[in-house]
Amino acid sequence: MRRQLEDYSDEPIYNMKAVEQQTGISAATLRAWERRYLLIEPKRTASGYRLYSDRDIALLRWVRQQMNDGLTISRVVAMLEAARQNGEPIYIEPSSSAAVATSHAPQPPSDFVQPLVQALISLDTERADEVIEQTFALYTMPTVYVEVITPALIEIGELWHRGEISISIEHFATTYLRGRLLGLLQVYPHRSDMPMIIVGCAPGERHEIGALIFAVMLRQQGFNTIYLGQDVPVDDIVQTAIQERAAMICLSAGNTASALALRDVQALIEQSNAPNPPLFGYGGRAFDSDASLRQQVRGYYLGSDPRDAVNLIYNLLRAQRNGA
Ligand code: B12
Repeated sequence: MRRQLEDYSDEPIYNMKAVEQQTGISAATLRAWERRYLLIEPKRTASGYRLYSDRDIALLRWVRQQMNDGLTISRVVAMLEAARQNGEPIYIEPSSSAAVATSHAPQPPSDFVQPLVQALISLDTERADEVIEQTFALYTMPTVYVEVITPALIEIGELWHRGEISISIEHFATTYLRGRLLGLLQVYPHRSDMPMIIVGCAPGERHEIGALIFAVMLRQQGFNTIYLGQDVPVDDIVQTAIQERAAMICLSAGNTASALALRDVQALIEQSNAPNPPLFGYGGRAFDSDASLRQQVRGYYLGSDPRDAVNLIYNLLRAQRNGA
């Protein structure tokens, strides 16, 4: 017999791992839905860990079911809000619990990496579009960037490095993905009322996809994000950030020389004596793989996963606003 959502207990007893197992939804996706759509508001333990109830799990299973039927997450959230506003019950199908946890477990995002790589190295734009659209229908955008697009680029780079594909093919793939990301950057509304974050690449740095993915995520989260692209001179970016009263500058460095070119950014900000100086954060492969570079560059190392970096920025800006 199917039950209504309210029939399930709202006592908070399950940790994140248990919820992942019971719903087949990854922890990163759960956090993103919680943050972006306020889909559920789990209670917290004294030490801050999330605790979920049977009702939360039933709701997540229902959401998963709608998505398996082809709806996007934003559509499902809109349906849920409408049902709540109109006092309509949400019915949970009992069979879906076992189904989600076992045979109907959603495909992991990594399953789409090879199809995307194959489409790109065959110069098949139509197929690449199809694969990307499919992933956007199944996962949150940050998951697609980090777990599908990034590994696909790395795989293509390795194929080129091993001489298995030509430089033209590698350039095509990068240009295609860069184009998709730049397109996405324009999709989200411009929010001039939100803190401005300026994102770009360190001097001499031409690897820009990591910075671009990060800029799209910030834009998607509502920040007033300004993306500057490759190879930006540091004195210029600091001056612009101060003139524009930016809340933060975020720069990416993929190699040691470009990482070291960021050593003066924090000092330049301090020397400006601006009343509300921007914070400075950085990331990129150079810092991820060589911790000693992080000792040499003042500012906030934002980590190797842009999803975590977005959360960190929220916290940093909140602390700054509260005068911490
Ligand atoms: C595409 C590419 C290029 C393109 C870049 C085009 C563009 N518009 O971006 C071009 C052709 C320009 C290029 C040039 C070069 N490249 Co290249 N390139 C690549 C390739 C194939 C993919 C890089 C990429 O986009 N990865 C995807 C992104 C998303 O991942 P990521 O950069 O690692 O970033 C991750 C994190 O660091 C984080 N992140 C990144 N930035 C930021 C910023 C912030 C704020 C935060 C929070 C997080 C964050 O996000 C990502 C995590 O998901 C890699 C292959 C590989 N194995 O990575 C080689 C690779 C990086 N390139 C390499 C080399 C050697 C070069 C050249 C020196 C080649 C040459 N001889 O000319 C030049 C250097 C140019 C320069 N001055 O920077 C080497 C680097 C080796 C090393 N140990 O340093 C690699 C690894 C290839 C190889 N196997 O040898 N390259």
